[in-house]
Amino acid sequence: MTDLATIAEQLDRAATSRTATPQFGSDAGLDVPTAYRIQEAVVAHRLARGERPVGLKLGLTSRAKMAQMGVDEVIWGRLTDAMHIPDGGTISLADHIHPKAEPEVAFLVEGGAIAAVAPAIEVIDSRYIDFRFTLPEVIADNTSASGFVIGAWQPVPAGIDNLGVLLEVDGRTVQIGSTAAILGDPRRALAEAVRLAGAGGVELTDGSVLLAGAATAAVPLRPGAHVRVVVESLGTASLKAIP
Ligand code: 0L1
Ligand code: MG
Repeated sequence: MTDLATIAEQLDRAATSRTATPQFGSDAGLDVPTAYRIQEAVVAHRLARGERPVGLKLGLTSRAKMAQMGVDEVIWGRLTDAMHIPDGGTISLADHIHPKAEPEVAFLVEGGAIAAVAPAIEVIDSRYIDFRFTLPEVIADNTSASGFVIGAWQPVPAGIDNLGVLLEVDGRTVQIGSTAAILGDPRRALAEAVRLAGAGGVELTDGSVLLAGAATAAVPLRPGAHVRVVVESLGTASLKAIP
């Protein structure tokens, strides 16, 4: 069995050196509870470098992704301020391994409730070679979290359970989906995050961001790509990938 701190260091080094790491394999003896402890240690490396926790994300929130991983429960990860990309801002591919973008819905949490909603983009960048991992491995890798863009916050409309979602690259629609793909209704993300992260002793404090999950498959980011997410009734969020 590989030491928890060693695995955390290896994942952190993969991120900071922009070099994918091999999977740990069955010898590492990873299970889900151990993986969340490793995730905490991985993010502790970021916090030690001065980053600040700003919220949480859910992953594997669609039936398609759950089926792909052979699981029936969502996973969660931690967001820091350094992962935030301003709306319309840039990300440098040289600072990443093999990043992908996926369209999401973000919530602003106040008083344990959803105070505002926004269209969002999550940038995922697995620290494993070829984005290949087991469930505990991806949890240990902070659920591939790397960056996020949030569009304009606004009051939560009456129904957000079936809003059309487009993922555009250079003005061309490359993915079409619905917010229904996010747990059937993205608002379920709050209860799920409170339950799952709470079991790990982590709370969504006032002002926290919650990325509810992806509405379509993720697309790889290519140099020069301009990515825009459009969520019906909510608006847009965008980023540009520079070399
Ligand atoms: O945010 C997500 O749903 C990604 C979870 C991790 C799996 C992946 O990297 O695709
Ligand atoms: Mg995601």
